[in-house]
Amino acid sequence: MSKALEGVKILDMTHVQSGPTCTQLLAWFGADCIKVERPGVGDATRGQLQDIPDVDSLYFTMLNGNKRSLTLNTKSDDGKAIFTKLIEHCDVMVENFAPGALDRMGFTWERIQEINPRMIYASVKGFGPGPYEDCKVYENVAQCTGGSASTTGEIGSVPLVTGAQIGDSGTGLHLALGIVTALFHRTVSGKGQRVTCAMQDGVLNLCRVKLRDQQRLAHGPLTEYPQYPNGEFGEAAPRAGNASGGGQPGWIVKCKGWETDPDAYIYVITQAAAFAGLAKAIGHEDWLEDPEWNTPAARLPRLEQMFDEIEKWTMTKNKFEVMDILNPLNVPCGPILSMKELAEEPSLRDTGTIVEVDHPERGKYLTVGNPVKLSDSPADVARSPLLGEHTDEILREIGLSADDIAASKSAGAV
Ligand code: CAO
Repeated sequence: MSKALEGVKILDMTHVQSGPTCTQLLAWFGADCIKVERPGVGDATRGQLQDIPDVDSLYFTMLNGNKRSLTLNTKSDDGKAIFTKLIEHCDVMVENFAPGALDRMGFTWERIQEINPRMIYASVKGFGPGPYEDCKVYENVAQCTGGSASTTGEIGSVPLVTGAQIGDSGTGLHLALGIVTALFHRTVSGKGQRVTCAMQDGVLNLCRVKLRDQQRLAHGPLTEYPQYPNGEFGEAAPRAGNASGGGQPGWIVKCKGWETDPDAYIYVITQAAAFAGLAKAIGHEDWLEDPEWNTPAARLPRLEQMFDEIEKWTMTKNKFEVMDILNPLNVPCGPILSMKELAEEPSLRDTGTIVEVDHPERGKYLTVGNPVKLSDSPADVARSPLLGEHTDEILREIGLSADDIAASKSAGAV
């Protein structure tokens, strides 16, 4: 079976997390991803959070699978000549340097189009055009400036950042969609185009339901928020603890063992259609006849009391038992799964969502495989490359002779 993006050549100038998640996705779909790294240094994450001395970190290996590594000093004259050949050779260039870095190397969008008019040039930056466009940005800065932190956390407490890397990996995902869209458009137009994604915009896109709530505030309190009916609503969409954020009330409740196990909890959603089954399961059949409980509107002012009652029942069972009882009743619920539990979950191994990969220096490690499944183009997850592992073979592919390669090496370009 052929890979969906087989034949697409990616000039991957990305580093850290946002850009590499994008190009790793494209590589899983079969694109040939040539990762360009600074000679002797490479992507900074190779050396960050190292768990084994002098071995590429898991930070790096888990974001750079299925790629080839070429070391190249794109600031030297010889390096620029090779880089120009790479632009001619490839279909897509992806970068997430600080604003202006590629321009400073001499490779502006205009110059890139001159070299290869079919080139798609994709970038991640922290902000789009505006007051902050020159800022360097990392994950949590994007979460804070994109509306996630102001709407995440306990009521009346500090804003919180989430563990999900919505700024970095989220923007990488957005960028990948932009790239495949531009590749599709190129089949019609014959031309490449510029694809840009700001991390602030990516986070805001993922937080659009909170902008929805911001506008609803003008028309009265947000009745599904725990602040209703007794709390205060200010001028901005507030933090809402673990409230579901949708039209169906939900909350995290304790399960058996919560005193010692930090993840002995389950999320329960009291969807109206399944409420009767839930009420019966927790021993509150009385609610079904009681006008104070038997409609979603009647329950809204007493959600806290309702989840307290649900919790009294969930605390008598472990989170998987609760799931086993509520699922057949169509009550949407989800145990809080720890990373340990996810790493050990056989069904995720079976689907290739968690994959064990073998690395020549670190041995076996786990990584998250391609979460997007194509029926005719399955993704094989391969290990990340060593620094410069494919330099010679890539230089040969773009037409350098053995003498040229030797000369570039002695000039320090590769
Ligand atoms: N050869 C020669 N020089 C190279 C090179 C190569 N192969 N690869 C990179 N460089 C140079 C760059 O040109 C840049 O030089 P100048 O400063 O002279 O232009 C320099 O290395 C450093 O690049 P940088 O400024 O991007 O790196 P940084 O560590 O200072 O900043 C980051 C990192 C992530 C804050 C910044 O790149 C950024 O804001 N990126 C956009 C937003 C983003 O993607 N953030 C998410 C990162 S993941 O949390």
